[in-house]
Amino acid sequence: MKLIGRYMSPFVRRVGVSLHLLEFDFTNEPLSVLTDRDRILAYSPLGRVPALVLDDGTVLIDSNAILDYLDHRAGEDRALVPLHGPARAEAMNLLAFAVGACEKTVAAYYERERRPNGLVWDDWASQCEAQARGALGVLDDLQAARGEKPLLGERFGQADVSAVVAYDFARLTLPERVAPAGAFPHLAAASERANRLPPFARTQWKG
Ligand SMILES: N[C@@H](CCC(=O)N[C@@H](CS)C(=O)NCC(=O)O)C(=O)O
Repeated sequence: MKLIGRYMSPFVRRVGVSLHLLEFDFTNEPLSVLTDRDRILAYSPLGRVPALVLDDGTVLIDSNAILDYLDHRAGEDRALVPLHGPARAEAMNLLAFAVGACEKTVAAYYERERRPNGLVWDDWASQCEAQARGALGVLDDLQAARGEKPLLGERFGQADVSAVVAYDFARLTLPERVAPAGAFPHLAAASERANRLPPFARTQWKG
């Protein structure tokens, strides 16, 4: 399999971490949505990353859809999100906070860093940042209650992956505005623990 996109993208990284955790064989083609648009469009007319090219040439897009595919291939016992039942609903709800934090951080980052000077809508960016902090706060509170245990159940799962990825992305792109030092101590500790593991260490964005 081939994972298209750079690990700077939290959506690409959550797929990359999961591919490693589930021990799938894959390569990464680190295309940028800013400078490699045509090459990304050749994989997906939507022009977004991640895309996952399967061995038969099928291209899957969207991190949630890709992760669901991988979980089903991995099977019930190894899936990072439970495949059925109330535990699945609980995990999906928590994931919406983690992915939502990524989306709102991306929106604020684009607003602040990509727009021409004078065209930055500060109120909008601030609102996105507050929403991202709100979602990270939910994850931090839950991690506080769980101590060093996984966010849900007994097994490290997609909620843990995506919470760490969301936190790391906020620290990477808008540290002072979204995740200032000390604001989310339990996520920070979870990130430190996770980033010692090869699936996270191997997908860190070095710029
Ligand atoms: N819902 C998508 C979001 C993917 C996404 O927004 N990717 C960004 C990179 S961080 C992208 O491709 N942006 C370019 C664009 O949307 O044109 C997912 O979970 O995969």
